[in-house]
Amino acid sequence: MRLEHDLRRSLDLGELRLYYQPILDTQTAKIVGCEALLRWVHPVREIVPPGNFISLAEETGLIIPIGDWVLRTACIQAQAWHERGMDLHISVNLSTRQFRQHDFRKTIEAALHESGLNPRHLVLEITESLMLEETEQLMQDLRILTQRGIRFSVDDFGTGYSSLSYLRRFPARILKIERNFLSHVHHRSDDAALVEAMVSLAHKLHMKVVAEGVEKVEQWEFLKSCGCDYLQGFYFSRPVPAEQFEDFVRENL
Ligand code: G
Ligand code: G
Ligand code: MN
Ligand code: NA
Repeated sequence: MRLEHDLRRSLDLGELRLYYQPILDTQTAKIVGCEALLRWVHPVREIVPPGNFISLAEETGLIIPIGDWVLRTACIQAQAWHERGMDLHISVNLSTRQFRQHDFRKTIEAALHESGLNPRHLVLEITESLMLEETEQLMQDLRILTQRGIRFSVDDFGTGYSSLSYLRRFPARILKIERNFLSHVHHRSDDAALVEAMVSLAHKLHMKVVAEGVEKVEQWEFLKSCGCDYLQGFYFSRPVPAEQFEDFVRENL
């Protein structure tokens, strides 16, 4: 398959890029961190969004070297920002397939070691499907990484079917509300009730909450009123290359 062939070569050809989308404090709109999002700059197709190749990368196993590259690149970038006085955390998406690797914890530790990034500045985003893979080894790895100071965040919360039991077992510190829940919060009362309930649930479990997909000022107002901690969305910024992200941080000070 052509796309698979191209994807195999993308790493060596330097076609993969990380874009960064700011994560802001809901009350103050100050940037507290960012999410690293993968982009593939294909010579013919131009920018291929991850929705079009992440599942292929997972099926073919290419997600392992690609995921490793993402993690290392994100940690190096975050450390460079810290050295320039930008006190931000970085969130990196991990595929379930990456956790299945027996040396997954070593990969994370190597990225931190190589970059010099403080583990407290790294957030790993995982989805609920990971819990279907729960093993004693996995849970132990997660506990060890958590003890080192790495935070885990449950991405796309509310879309899986195991959400609540998941929260009970998984040592996550952050909950990310999937953006579909946000689309109508400012004018649809049952969506508003769901988001309020998710925020309150997370807070009772001593978790912080990030709302994704904020596109309108009304959504921001709503999130302020219900005590959601952080937000992310096109209203503030799209995912952008590192230099543009830095400009955004400078203007935000
Ligand atoms: O940036 P965008 O909205 O196009 O991302 C689409 C999806 O691709 C998101 O669900 C996101 O979690 C996933 N994604 C983006 N970057 C990465 C990555 O580096 N690794 C993995 N596993 N998924 C990613
Ligand atoms: O990992 P996750 O599935 O959460 O990836 C976040 C995705 O959401 C990224 O692909 C990013 O481009 C997208 N995104 C971020 N903010 C917004 C937004 O305000 N609106 C929409 N439609 N998508 C967003
Ligand atoms: Mn994510
Ligand atoms: Na998400």
